[in-house]
Amino acid sequence: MKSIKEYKNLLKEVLTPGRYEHTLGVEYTAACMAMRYGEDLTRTRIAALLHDCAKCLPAQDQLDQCLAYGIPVSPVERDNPNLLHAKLGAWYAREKYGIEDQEILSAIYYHTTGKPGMTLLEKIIYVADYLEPNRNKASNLDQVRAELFLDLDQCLLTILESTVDYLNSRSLSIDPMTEETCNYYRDLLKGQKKD
Ligand code: DGI
Ligand code: FE
Ligand code: FE
Repeated sequence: MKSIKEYKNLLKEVLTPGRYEHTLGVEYTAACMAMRYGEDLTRTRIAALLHDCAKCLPAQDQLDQCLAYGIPVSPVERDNPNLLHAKLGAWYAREKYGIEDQEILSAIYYHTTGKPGMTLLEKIIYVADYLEPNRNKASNLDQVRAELFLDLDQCLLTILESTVDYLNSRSLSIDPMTEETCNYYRDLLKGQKKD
């Protein structure tokens, strides 16, 4: 594993300026979340820095590379190429950036869809990606930012539900993993409220 500074220098070369700014936003937001919720700071920052490392490749290249490297591509992923950079990014993280920490690799792999039963690091990267300070499009950013340091699972669920609503409103197909994750955290939080 290289130093934070080395990863930043490498990523600056492969990301557009806007995507690099977003990456730094995810890094410092995730770092604050790691302080609040008790995750290792270095692995959090490295996962954040690398999470979109494959994002700036043309969609066709992402698809071709996934097929070439034996990364399974589902029909939904084939039709919605903005899903592929997460899995390809995890492959890059291991093969090109020398990451062996499975938790970092998994946080990158699942950062777009989430997954049921996420680890703390997976939640941090998923959430920080959505609400880092450079983000300004989603309508509920004030709400999720207010929840961020109060209740991580509630914040996660709010983001998942808005993402599903957004995809439905645009008639985009929902990845089965996005849907399963949303249902899982909806049921989990409902169960907790009954107790
Ligand atoms: O890469 P970022 O832009 O930083 O963020 P991201 O990796 O969360 O990707 C966001 C995009 O992914 C956004 O345009 C919505 C899309 N997305 C997330 N889940 C799904 C999805 N798109 C489809 N079609 N289906 C999904 O389930
Ligand atoms: Fe992404
Ligand atoms: Fe991102």
